[in-house]
Amino acid sequence: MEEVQNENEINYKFGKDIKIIIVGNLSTGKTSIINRYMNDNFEEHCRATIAPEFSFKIIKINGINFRLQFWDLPGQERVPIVTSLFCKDSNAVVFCCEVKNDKSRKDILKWVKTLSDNIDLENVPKILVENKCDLLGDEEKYNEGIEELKEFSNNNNFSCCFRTSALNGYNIENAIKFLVNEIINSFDEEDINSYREGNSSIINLNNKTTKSSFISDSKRCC
Ligand SMILES: Nc1nc2c(ncn2[C@@H]2O[C@H](COP(=O)(O)OP(=O)(O)OP(=O)(O)O)[C@@H](O)[C@H]2O)c(=O)[nH]1
Ligand SMILES: [Mg+2]
Repeated sequence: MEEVQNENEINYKFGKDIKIIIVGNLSTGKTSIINRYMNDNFEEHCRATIAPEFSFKIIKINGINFRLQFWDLPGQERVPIVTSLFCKDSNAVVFCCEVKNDKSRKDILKWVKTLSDNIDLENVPKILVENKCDLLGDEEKYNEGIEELKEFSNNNNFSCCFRTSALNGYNIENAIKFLVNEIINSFDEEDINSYREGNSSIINLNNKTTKSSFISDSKRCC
């Protein structure tokens, strides 16, 4: 077992933590979005999330490692205190609704309310994703009616909104890239510089570790 020499070395290896939570109504595709982003796969019969689930990967941006943590919160708020407890210290939020389900979009405001008691949502990057856009038909139809989503997003101060499909991966990477870019821009530069890679080796937890082109590739949604 390799002995960790000093605190800086820990920083190099694990990087600065970025905590992202994903919330939204039952069955809108939160777990599937994370699964698509983390593992590039999709389960047709995904089990309902009954307790917060945590996953992470280490990404490297401009020589700095970040430990990107996703907290997947249950859509069915059996115990609202759970959401309140787990959303604390979040650096960003993904609010998830789904196409052809107006209620899931309206209910986003309830999720905003639940979280705003525990997070300074005004100052935390937050995106709105309308998932399952594959249900709209072929790809040229994915943006049909998106004006309404944009209006909702602007009126409620989301940083950006995206139509996504966890089923085929449409826009998933773009949405997360956008969010991570926003988070990193909100960090204090001196603080993240203390995580800059030295000569020590980097733990590469999976072969999908994102390269330093991460930020520049990121596109705006709307
Ligand atoms: N067509 C389509 N189905 C999807 C998509 N994303 C998820 N699903 C399906 O929708 C169902 C619910 O997906 P989940 O990822 O479990 O949804 P969730 O929001 O995590 O649900 P809870 O954990 O119960 O809150 C599953 O049957 C998925 O296969 C998508 O982009 N397109
Ligand atoms: Mg789930």
